[in-house]
Amino acid sequence: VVPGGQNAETPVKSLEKCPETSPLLVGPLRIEFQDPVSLEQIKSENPNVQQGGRFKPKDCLALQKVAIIIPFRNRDEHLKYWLYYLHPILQRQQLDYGVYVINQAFLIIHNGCCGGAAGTRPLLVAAAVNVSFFFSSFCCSTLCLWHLSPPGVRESENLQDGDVTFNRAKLLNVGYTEALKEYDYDCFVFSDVDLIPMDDRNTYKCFSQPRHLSVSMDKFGFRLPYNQFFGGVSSLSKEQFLKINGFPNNYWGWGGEDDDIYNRVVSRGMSVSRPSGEVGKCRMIRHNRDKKNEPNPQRFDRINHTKETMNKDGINSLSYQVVKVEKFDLYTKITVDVGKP
Ligand code: UD2
Ligand code: MN
Repeated sequence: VVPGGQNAETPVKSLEKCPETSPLLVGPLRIEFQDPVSLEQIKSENPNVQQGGRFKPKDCLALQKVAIIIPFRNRDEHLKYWLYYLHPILQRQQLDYGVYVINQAFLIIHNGCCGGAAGTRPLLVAAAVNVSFFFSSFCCSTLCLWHLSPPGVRESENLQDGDVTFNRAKLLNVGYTEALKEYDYDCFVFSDVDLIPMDDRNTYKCFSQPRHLSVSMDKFGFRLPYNQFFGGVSSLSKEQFLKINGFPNNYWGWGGEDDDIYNRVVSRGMSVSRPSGEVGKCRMIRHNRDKKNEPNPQRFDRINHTKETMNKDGINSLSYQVVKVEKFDLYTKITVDVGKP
């Protein structure tokens, strides 16, 4: 018996820190998207991943607690490949990590407009695109958006076809906020759902400067498209993220938000750290531009004014409604209503 009443079967063993470079890394990886993967298969190949997509090494104390934030809507096929490739990599990198998929959606209710009962009841929570088709054929052409709070107060608003423009950067702000409610993360990796690293030495952790990880992508001929490029996968420590007031909330649609983030980093006196072109190779799953994520015509104007807008627009001005939190085996899915332009 050890002092303090602990018995001999459960010795207090303090874990040693994991090494700076994980001994489990293998280097270059073969990444392809020909064969379909199933969640069952991924689950059985990653038995140590805990509910909600959480993991920490058993034999050593991870150097960083990393929340991986994925902006998402209607990309389940891509998400499967992401989970299939990334879980083994992240485990080999000996990180204490959690995977958060931030799904942009809204609640749709049967409202008077559909000839439904007067006492309105939420019918379904789902990604906008799918549901809007379903309901517009089944129900009526005008859908209603239900703002959740405060409880008991139901405000409905007509919204044509239920479409809302995608907002990547705001979803990333939401991911930062929601992940911190769950665990004391000190590092945040922000990743597109369709990007897979081709080398596990590209560690999904934080560095002394904000990091851009997806530096040589197949779609750009394995080169940086331009020096200030910050799109794809990036990482910021909690401190770095707060120093730039998080990300912008008002880039609706495709483009510009990554450049705004770059501007924020530089204007706060930080620089961008990057892996080598060799280690930073990655593949993007080929895809077409999604509906409701058309190029944002305001993006050029906005990125010219980051310095003036970044103090007012960011994590300090973020507002959204959580619709649903789901703990799946391989990830946590947080469905949110981020509003509309
Ligand atoms: C580029 C950047 C991306 C971002 C974007 C401009 C790369 C590798 N990535 O991506 O970081 O700066 O340009 O906004 O160059 N998404 C959904 N559903 C949608 C729309 C978007 O899940 O309906 C998510 C998903 O995680 C996707 C990401 O947003 O990977 C970026 O959108 P994209 O893949 O359509 O844009 P892309 O490849 O030009
Ligand atoms: Mn993409």
